[in-house]
Amino acid sequence: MNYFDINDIDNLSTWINEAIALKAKPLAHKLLGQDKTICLLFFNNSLRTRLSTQKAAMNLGMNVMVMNFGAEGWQLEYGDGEVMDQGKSEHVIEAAQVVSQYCDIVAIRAFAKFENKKDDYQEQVLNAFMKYASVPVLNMESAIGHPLQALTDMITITEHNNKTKPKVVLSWAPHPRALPQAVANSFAQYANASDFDFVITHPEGYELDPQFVGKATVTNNQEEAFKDADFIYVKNWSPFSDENYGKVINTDPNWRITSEKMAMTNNAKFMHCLPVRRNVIVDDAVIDSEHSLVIKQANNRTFAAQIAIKKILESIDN
Ligand code: AN0
Ligand code: CP
Repeated sequence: MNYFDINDIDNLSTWINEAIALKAKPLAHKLLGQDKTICLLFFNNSLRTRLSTQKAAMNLGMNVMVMNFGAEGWQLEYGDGEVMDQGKSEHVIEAAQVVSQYCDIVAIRAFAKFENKKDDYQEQVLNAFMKYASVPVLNMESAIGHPLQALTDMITITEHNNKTKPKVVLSWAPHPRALPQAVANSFAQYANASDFDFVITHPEGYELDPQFVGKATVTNNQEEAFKDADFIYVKNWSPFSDENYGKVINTDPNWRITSEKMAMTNNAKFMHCLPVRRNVIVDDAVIDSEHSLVIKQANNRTFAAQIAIKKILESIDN
């Protein structure tokens, strides 16, 4: 099996509970990955994903190899039938097959390139690796999804929730650079698969892909959205629309998360995947408050990765 997106999870609440059990006993399966190797390929920067995925694999007894393509790897071509007389030195056809010979699982981070919406939304890079690699693929944030982050977030909400149907709000916040929709897409997808009163709030022009919005309530009124909320999950993303795809069309500081806004909620927890720009996305007073879960979330990245890798390893053995 791959862990590419939510469709690779047979039962989300089982995965969440198993991840929480792994957190209590991280080394319980330290022989499962013995003599197996995971290769982590990074086409983009990372702190949490790089270290927590490595930690998760080590907890399962695996060997880990990491490669950063930014400065160190050959530039890869993805197109079919391309005449490769430009900047790209190697085709993914060879690269994926070669990497597969060195490891048992290949994990990949490859953000949206914002060059061509179709390439991004067809998951050009991850799909090419899933097509040509002969080993399972783990998604460490692709063009349109971040399934390890979303699984982490569901684990964290489960740990801190005391209601049958909590109100969970995904709020857009301003950021100076164009960021992918991946984190918001996956959060929305996993939230829709959970028993939440789920609300998405963003300025006009920041509508997400309807396939991820699903049955969520969507409003351009952030204050209205925050009323009675139990969890406020904050993220910047750039527009999905064809017209403004991957551009910055709004940096309105009124969308920043402040103590005043948090006071309108039901004592809500503040969540963000990190990295976060302080006093642009969120005020110091909020991220430093006792309601902030950001550091706990980052800790749960290890156990989300560990349950995903464990499931993949079990699928290899069978
Ligand atoms: C990335 C993003 O928004 O997708 C990674 C988040 C986990 N964030 C930045 O590039 C700042
Ligand atoms: N949240 C997250 O994926 O962080 P990194 O980009 O640092 O890996």
